[in-house]
Amino acid sequence: KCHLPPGVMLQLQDHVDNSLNFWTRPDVETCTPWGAPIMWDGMFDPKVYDEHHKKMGTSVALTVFAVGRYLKTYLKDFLTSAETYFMVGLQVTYYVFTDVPGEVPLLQLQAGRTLEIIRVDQHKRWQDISMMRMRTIADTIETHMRHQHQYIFCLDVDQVFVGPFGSEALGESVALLHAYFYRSTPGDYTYDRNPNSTAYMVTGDFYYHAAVFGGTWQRVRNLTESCHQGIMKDKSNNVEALWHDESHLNKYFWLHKPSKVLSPEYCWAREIGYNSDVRIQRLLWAEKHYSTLRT
Ligand code: 5GW
Ligand code: MN
Repeated sequence: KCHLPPGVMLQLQDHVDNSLNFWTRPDVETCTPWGAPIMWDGMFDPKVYDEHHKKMGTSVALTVFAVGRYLKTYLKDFLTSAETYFMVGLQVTYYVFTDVPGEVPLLQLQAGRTLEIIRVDQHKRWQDISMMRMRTIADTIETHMRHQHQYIFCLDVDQVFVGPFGSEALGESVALLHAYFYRSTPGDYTYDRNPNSTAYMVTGDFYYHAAVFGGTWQRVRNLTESCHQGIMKDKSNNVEALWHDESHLNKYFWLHKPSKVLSPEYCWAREIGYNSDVRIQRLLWAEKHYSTLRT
């Protein structure tokens, strides 16, 4: 239910969000304390969003990094499944960032969808591969995306779409509830607890998963630039946040509240098992091969 403190108004920036029904899912939290919707299946009619965005000619950039062994392991399934389920019917451009452009699979894309490949360096430490995404996304928004797309979504590559991930997920500033923590309380969240890090947090609203975030290009540029600056400041002080870019993302969304929050239906983990809150699985964590990938 939407339990808003007295005087707090819903902050529905996009007028299509006014079609949301917050009371169809009494089993879960559907509204943040600051009035942003938490998108659970059943609260919305996807057709209303799609019609709006088709009329507006909305164009979405989807960024994904596939560096080193992650290219061969994950990219093809990620892209193939995105063609079936991600923002179907809208204009979508995939921005694939990789160290070996020649090995990006050539797929037949649906009408109105294109793919751009951008070469990036392979960093030695995986923590740096993960963290450098913030800087690279900010740069590419400035050089490419801002002229062509209203919205940017930034995703991990080690995931597979298994259900519709549609235009209802678009918003000014969009964060995802982490599947493991969405029913936990701030004391259990794995925020960075080191006061010497810029990502340090004592408490917060939710634990957000860095595998999916998005928003307008303006807001995503601000987010990625801020996180990058925090990461660089930490490096100069010889500290690294507990969960790298994810810790910085959580700090950012604590200081700059997202306008829309995605339920864990938008990034579920199979190993959690059956959960009645999750009525539809839209994106799943791919199987991890830690022993071969993290050596
Ligand atoms: C490799 C080893 C350990 C951790 C990360 C990498 C790695 C990540 C890599 O070698 N290549 C690469 O492209 N990445 C990108 O960073 C992928 O887009 C990946 O989805 C993202 C975050 O790394 P993940 O998915 O391994 O992190 P978790 O937090 O999902 O486990
Ligand atoms: Mn991942």
